[in-house]
Amino acid sequence: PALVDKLSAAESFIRQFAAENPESAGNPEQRWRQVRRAVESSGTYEHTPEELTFGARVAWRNAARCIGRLYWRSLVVRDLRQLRHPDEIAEQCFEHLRQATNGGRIRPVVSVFAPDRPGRPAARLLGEQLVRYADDPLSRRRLALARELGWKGGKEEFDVLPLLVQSAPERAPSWYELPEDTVLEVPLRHPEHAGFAGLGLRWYAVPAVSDMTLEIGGVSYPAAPFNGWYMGTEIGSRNLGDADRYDLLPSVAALFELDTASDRSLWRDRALVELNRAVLHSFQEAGVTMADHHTESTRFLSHIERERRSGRPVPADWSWIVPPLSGSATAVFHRSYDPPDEKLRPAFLRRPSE
Ligand code: HEM
Ligand code: NRG
Repeated sequence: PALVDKLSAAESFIRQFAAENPESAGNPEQRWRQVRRAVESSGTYEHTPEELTFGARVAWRNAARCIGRLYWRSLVVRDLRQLRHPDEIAEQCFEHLRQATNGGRIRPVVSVFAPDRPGRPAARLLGEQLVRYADDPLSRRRLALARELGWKGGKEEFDVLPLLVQSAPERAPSWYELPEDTVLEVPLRHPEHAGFAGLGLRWYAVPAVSDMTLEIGGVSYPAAPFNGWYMGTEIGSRNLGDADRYDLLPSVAALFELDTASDRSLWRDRALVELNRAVLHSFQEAGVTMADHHTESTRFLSHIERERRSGRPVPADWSWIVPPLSGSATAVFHRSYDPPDEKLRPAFLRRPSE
């Protein structure tokens, strides 16, 4: 049955590629015969570079939880399928960060490493993003694993965790300290309150998700880190504000002398706004690309309209699309969306956590 599924996934992808790329696809029947023979004899097949690029872009287009999909056609796809050794994978993850950072003018990039093959799972990146901080409660497991492997860092605030690359399930992961020139960071200041900088907060510029499997036409690419730019609320509301993350609302409220004795003073809400203003202000001043939630919401509705003109639905998950600040003040709140379809491919898939 696995082979049958693989064949039907491959066939629908080859046909989709031809239908959406009539000028470059050549004869789909011929390509399909070639792919079918490869799958029948070896259990898998190889995408052409054009298929890989298209497949990765459509996986982004299909990401129902992503508000940033307007620019899906411009995704830069790095074809690194020949790389399997952890040292080479780590080196290219660092190069990914350099190219994506681009001095602050962030470019959306995905790096595609070797796919799984029958009986031979490919290398994986352990940890949910290429850049993560050791003192972020979300990274407790990666921190513990890095320490077990011999990493000595993580004693200061906002220490960047090493990259963990596992070449095969039975092998111990290798760890790599991120080179200085790969991690651009922004110290956080508030546009009016000079004391804010004293909190000593910072965040990194590039969110590069590394724990999802890119699936295209029945082929799984478990190491395919991707990035776009941040929407401010991801940092200002969730990473710094959530009680089980940096939990900073009480400190911000104290700084602004808000009345924390009563929930009805809305001190949490006011602290969230000031924290989010500081994030947007600091990235702006540092010249690092970041979207605010109002602009990104408007762009997402343009995306839906543009896709409608191309005859395509835009599956979207309301609870992920609506920003975690002032939801009803953004345009995306006041409507419903085409339902997400978990069978839709190509896709970035959640991987059971390691
Ligand atoms: C999720 C924004 C680029 C794929 C999200 C989320 C936001 C977002 C706000 C929700 C995250 C959360 O609540 O934790 C953006 C912005 C981008 C961008 C502003 C700027 C260009 C990309 C790119 C890809 C992508 C380049 C893939 C090539 C996804 C996926 C999810 C997601 C798969 C769901 C993640 C999950 O299930 O945890 N995006 N995104 N996004 N985005 Fe994007
Ligand atoms: N909320 C996470 C990042 C998830 C993906 N967000 C993006 N993706 N913007 C965080 O670190 O806050 N992207 O590819 O740009």
